[in-house]
Amino acid sequence: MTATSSSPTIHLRRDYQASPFLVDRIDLTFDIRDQSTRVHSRLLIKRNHHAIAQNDLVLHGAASLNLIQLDGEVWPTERYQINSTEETLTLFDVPESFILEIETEVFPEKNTSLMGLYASNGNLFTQCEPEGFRKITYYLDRPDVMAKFSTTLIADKTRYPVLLSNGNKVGQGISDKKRHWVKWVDPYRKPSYLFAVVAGKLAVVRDEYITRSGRKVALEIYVETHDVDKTQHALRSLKRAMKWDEDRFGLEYDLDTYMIVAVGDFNMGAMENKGLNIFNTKFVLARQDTATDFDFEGVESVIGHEYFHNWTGNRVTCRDWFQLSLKEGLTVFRDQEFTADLYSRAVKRIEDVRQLRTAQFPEDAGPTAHPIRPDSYIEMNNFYTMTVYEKGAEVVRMYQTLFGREGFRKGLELYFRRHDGQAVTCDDFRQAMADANQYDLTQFERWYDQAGTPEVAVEMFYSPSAHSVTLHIRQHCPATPGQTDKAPFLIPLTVALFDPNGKAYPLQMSEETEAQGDERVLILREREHSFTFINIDHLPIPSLLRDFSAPVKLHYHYSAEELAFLFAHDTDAFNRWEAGQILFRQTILQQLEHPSSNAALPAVIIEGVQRILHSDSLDPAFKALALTLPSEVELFEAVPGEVDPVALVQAREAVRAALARSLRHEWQAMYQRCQRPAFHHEDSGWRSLKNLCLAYLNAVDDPIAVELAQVQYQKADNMTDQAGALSALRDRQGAIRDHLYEDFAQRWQKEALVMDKWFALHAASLRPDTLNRTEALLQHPCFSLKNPNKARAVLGSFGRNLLHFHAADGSGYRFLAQKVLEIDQFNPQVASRLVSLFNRWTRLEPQRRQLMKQELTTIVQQAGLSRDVFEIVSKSLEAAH
Ligand code: B3K
Ligand code: ZN
Repeated sequence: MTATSSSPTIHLRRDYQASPFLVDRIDLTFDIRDQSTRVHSRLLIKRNHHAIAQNDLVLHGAASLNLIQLDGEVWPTERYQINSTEETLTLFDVPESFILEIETEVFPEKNTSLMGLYASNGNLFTQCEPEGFRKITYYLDRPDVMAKFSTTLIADKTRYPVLLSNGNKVGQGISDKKRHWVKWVDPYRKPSYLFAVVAGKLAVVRDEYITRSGRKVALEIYVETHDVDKTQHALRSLKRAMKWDEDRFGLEYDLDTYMIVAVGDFNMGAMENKGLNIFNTKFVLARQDTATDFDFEGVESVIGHEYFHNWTGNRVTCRDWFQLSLKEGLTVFRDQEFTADLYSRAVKRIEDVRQLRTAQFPEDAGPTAHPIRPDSYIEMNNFYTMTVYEKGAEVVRMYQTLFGREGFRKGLELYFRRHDGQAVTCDDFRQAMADANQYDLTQFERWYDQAGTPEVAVEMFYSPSAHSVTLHIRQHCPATPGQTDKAPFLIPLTVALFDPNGKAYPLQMSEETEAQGDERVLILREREHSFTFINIDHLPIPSLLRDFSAPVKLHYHYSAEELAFLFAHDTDAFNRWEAGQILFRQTILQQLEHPSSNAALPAVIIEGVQRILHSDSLDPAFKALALTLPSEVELFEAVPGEVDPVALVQAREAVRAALARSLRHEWQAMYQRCQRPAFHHEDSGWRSLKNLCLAYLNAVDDPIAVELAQVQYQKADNMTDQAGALSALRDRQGAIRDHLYEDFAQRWQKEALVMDKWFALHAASLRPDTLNRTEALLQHPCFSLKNPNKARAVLGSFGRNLLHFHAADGSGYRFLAQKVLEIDQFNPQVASRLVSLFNRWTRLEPQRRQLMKQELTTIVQQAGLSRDVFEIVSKSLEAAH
């Protein structure tokens, strides 16, 4: 549904009211026909005596309505009203409790929004979170209305042999010569957003899992037939996730069947529908030759994430959509811990923080900044954000930092004891943590209330005579739209102090009788604090915000030597990586300020990189991260004053080239050392380091390096190496590069997900012809603008390509803006994600700022704009005032 740009409804958190009616049960029948599906719904409704009484029943809905019956009688037209702008159906003066029957007709083949019931490659799928159920039938489509669902599906046997819904299959049969039916009952109450159906021709891969209490669970993964050989990793991941949740949190699965269905057209990653997860193929399918190590990790963590939702999201759900982070922040935290427990904790932490800084920090500093528990929205789909998810996970992590793993687990157990089967709020979660640990978390609510990334500035004073060190710490949070003055946050700041030999001092505060370990979590509550440590016999080097103990920006005036020291010696792997990142960032920003064609690198960087490369104790995955420069977006945010993105990319490239040149022999040697005789998944760290070396070798014009990439491509028995070779050559000109790119497209034209990699590489290239190439990609036979993965691969990558998106003549802006408008006609969610790439326009130098503003203005004036895009663009334009 579209809204006029002048009058979109703004939903406010403070307006929450309990639903005046509740649904006890809902029995659905889907009569699936070729052109349309008839949905019959039978609801047992009663008044909610805990809510303010209302005579009229207001249901949400946006489907074509065939019939309304109340207690068996047709409900007369004069006793109801449909409001299509608000998407509501009001029945006047309904009784105390009654049976309501509603029949709607929906047209999945025509549904391009991929919300509600839609078709993909001839099969039918649903996506209901947050408000897709109302596109299927009229209902109290809000998460605090939890009902028992049964679903009967009737369809042609040959076209739709597989008919799935939530819960347990309780019956099936033949309705006539051509059609069959299947009935499902979900024994758990759930909100409508967790409802799902799937109908179509799909192959199934089966396995089973025995829970720790001995219950047998059937595991089923449904995919298209040609993908059956790419499901083993997903299945293994699911079993690992089930085991991990039992071991770490004592949580077991609660139904007899767990189904995962993969679909190629999907707006996001996956969806945790009760017992019937629906996944983007990208997060299910993985085979050594088609998926990279990164993809394998992604599949495992998303499978884990959706599985973990069964407790954190489904058994205990959200009272209203403002509470989204209650389930998302918590579940992201859980999937992060899952990966950290299975593989390298340090590597996982670095990857997560890198992502937070690249994607969440800019959001928190931009026009759409919002607290993890937002106060208002126009379109809820716009609030499935990095802030709600990733910053939300950091906020959950802080409970664990405050209370330890055991304390956190106690808090979670209390939360389930109190709220199993309920729809609750972020406050309820915080209260459970506080009560289980007997800790006052009142101030902690500010993390849920205030947007923006807090900044923490530390100064250190050393007294040689008193042998004491004082850390003076100030916190401040910049203004964000609608929030100018922020109250101080409760911040856990983990610190250590090193002596010049790299040994951590035991930390003893002046009022303490003995040291309490050599790492401490300092609790900041005020705007300013001082902490004094005694018995420190030498000026120490502080290691601050270890393991990134809070989602803040830390400021401390380190000298280059101190950073080099931490890069070499910090015992906290995260901070060791961090020290290197600061050194790189400073060097790139200096190059930006004083561009020199032959950027010289400070000795501390060269030596630091060498030390990392040669270390015997560091694992290769860590080395690869430690030697990767900060992302362009991260640097964009770090530039003081106005940004010229093209100059920024050039500065970063100049430093990359300088690193490549100065350490050419080490990259070569390490590239060889990383070679393994045979493929093993566990060697992913070696592959990542190897591909980093290959990329550095190709950061300068060097035919030998091109040849290395070519050989790697030709010999590769796995996608990480194949894509790594293409990626190393991404920005280069020349026949070999072009040939390899063509070869890849030829070879993989039938594998949609592999082609997405190829599309993304083209659109991200720094070659001068990238805009033309990107426009041409849209005509490629494997491309479809209607497919979200494809649209994101080409347009999302182009929008993140700072060099070409920000072309000085505005051509990049124009191109993306036009595509946004085109996509908005059929899929507002995808359009609204893409248009967010315009959000940082006020940070640009004046000419580009003007050009971007023009495009935003054109977009917002477009007639029939979706509320999704309208909300983002109008906020973006307001930011200028
Ligand atoms: N809960 C879903 C996201 C739904 C997004 C709707 N636009 C996936 C997840 O976070 O697990
Ligand atoms: Zn989630």
